[in-house]
Amino acid sequence: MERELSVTAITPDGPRTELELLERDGFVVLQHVLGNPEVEAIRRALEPHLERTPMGRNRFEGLRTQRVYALLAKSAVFGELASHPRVLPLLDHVLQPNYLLSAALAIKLAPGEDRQALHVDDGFYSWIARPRRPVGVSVIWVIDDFTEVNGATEVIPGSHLWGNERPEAEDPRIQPVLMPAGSAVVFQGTLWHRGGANRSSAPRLAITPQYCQPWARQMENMTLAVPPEVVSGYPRRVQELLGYSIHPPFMGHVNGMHPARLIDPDYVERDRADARRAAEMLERRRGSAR
Ligand SMILES: O=C(O)CCC(=O)C(=O)O
Repeated sequence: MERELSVTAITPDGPRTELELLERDGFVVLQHVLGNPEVEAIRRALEPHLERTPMGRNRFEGLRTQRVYALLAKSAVFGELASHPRVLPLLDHVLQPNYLLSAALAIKLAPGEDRQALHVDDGFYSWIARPRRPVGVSVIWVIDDFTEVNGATEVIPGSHLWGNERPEAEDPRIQPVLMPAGSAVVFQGTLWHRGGANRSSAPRLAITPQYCQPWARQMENMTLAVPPEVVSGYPRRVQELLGYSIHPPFMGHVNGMHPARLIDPDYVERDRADARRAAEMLERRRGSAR
């Protein structure tokens, strides 16, 4: 679905749309998308889960980092964030139709956390050689301002186009993505990046929904992670992102049928009504052709 994307930045080479920046640099920053009430609602929704979440189990998760997974099972605010209208049009251009939500987690870096190892988010689809189109796209939503000292995500602009090169930890091209709360960075799964070191005295909280091509396995097993009774309360678009969709001709079917039948009590009746309408239309066309 092609949609207009607005000009977001005046660069030395002229005005650029968000999509052009995402394609050229591998990432684009969307400034001030959420207002303070939305940011605070997210913080509140996370609080009870953060209270019982231990620090990470290894250096990649972060030994001074809490990660809360399966966010769409925890509060509807995360469903809204994962399907945010400022982000979906970009994903519609970069990924194929029927793309999926691969992961949705909160990342809270405590003071003293080290920088992460440089990595790419879709690197575990290692069977497909680089350079290539991304298998995934990640979004990092800023809940606490990302600053020079509190562990802002760091990226290497343009590295989404690389082949098998691997950057050194001190690569001079690394730059922090500094953004105020309510902003987001959208980046291709092929972009080299890492969480920075938190050298401040306060935590750094972010939410990261990550998406994948419709034919790739989701990182979080979303149809198990989010119970059907929770999924049935979400809008159709969110249900599709979670995996209640068909990627034609039949990827994702359940017992030969559309998976939405399992969570939408009206699906069967609506489906029958659609089929009836289609048959009537066909009959009318045949009638007028006679
Ligand atoms: O927390 C961040 O800024 C980035 C985290 C990240 O890239 C990851 O865990 O894959």
